[in-house]
Amino acid sequence: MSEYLKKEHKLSDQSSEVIFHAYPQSPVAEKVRVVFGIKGIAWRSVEIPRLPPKPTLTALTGGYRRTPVMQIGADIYCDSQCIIRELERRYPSPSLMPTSEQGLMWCLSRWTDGTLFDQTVRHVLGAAGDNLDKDFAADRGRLYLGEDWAAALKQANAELPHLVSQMRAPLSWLNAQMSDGRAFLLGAKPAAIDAQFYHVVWFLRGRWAEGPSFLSEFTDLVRWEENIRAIGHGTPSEMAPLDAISRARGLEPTAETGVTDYDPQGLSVGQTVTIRPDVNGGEQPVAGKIRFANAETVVIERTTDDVGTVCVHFPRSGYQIVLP
Ligand SMILES: N[C@@H](CCC(=O)N[C@@H](CS)C(=O)NCC(=O)O)C(=O)O
Repeated sequence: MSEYLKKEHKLSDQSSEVIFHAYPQSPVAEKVRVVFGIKGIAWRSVEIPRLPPKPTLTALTGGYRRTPVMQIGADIYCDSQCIIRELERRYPSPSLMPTSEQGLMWCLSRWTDGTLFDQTVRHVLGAAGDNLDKDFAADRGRLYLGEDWAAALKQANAELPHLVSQMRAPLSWLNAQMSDGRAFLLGAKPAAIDAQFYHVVWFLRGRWAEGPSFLSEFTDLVRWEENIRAIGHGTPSEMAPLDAISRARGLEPTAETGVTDYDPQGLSVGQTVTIRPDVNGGEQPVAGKIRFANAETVVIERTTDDVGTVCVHFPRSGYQIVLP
C-alpha cells in the first residue's frame, strides 16, 4: 500500500472535527470525498436535500445553497475551492500539491471547476432531456443554464454530439498523458488536480447513460479512475443536521481578522457586504461583516439566533462581493 494510504487523521476534539454537508449523488462532493481519501481524514457526514429548501444548511451559510459545504466548529467553508484550501492548511501531509507547479495547478482547477464542469452539466442534463424529474430540471436548469434554461436544455439535447466532441478532446489529452503508466496525473502521488478532473469523469460515467461506453475509449484513464477509486473517501460517520447546528452555536469561529494590502475593492474589517457566486444562477447573496480578506479568500461574520456567531468563508476567485 502506498505511503499516502497508510496515514490516517483521526477525529479529534469537536472544535476541529470536519463536518461535511452534502448528498451522495453530488459530483462536486465526490471531488472533496476523494481529497478526504488522499489525506486519510475521518469526517462527519451530514446529508442535505438535493433540492431547496435546505434549512439547516442555509442557517449555517446565511443563504448559500450549493453542495458541498464544510463546517469546522463555527467556521463554514463554501465551495470546493475553499474547502480544499482549508483541508490542505489543516492537514498538510500528504500534500495535495506534490509537485512544484502549485500556481499552475490552482489556475488549471479554475478551468476544471468552471468551464469543464459547466460543460459537463449541460452534457448530462441535455442528454437526459425529457427524462429529467421536472422539479430537478427547473432547479438545476435555472442554476446552470440561466433564465432561459428550458430553451438551453433543448439546445443541449439537440447538439449532444458537439458536446461529446468538446469532452473527447481534453479526455484524449489526459489519456495520452497517463499512457506512460503513471498512477496519477502528476506522477506517483495523487494531487488536488486528480480529484478536480475526476469529479467530472465520475459524473459522466455515473449520470450519462452512454458514459461507460464513451469512456471505454480511454484505457489509461480507466486505469486512473480505478486508482482514484482505490484511494477511498477517508472515514465518514453520520451526523444529524441539528447536531451540526448545535456544534456551531457552541463554539467560536477561529478565522483570522484582517484585510491584506492592495485589496482591489478596498475591503475593511467590519464592513457590511453581500457575497454570491459570480454567475447568473438566481442565487441568494449572503450578507455579513468582513472579518478577513486576501487575494484568494474572503470571510464574513454573521450572527443569528439559530447558530450564534459563525464565519462563512468563500473563495475570492469566482465570487462577487458587493459593497453597500
Ligand atoms: N463552485 C462550486 C460548485 C458547486 C455546485 O455547483 N454543486 C452542485 C452539486 S454537484 C450544486 O450545488 N447543485 C445544486 C444543489 O446541490 O443544490 C464548488 O466548487 O463547490
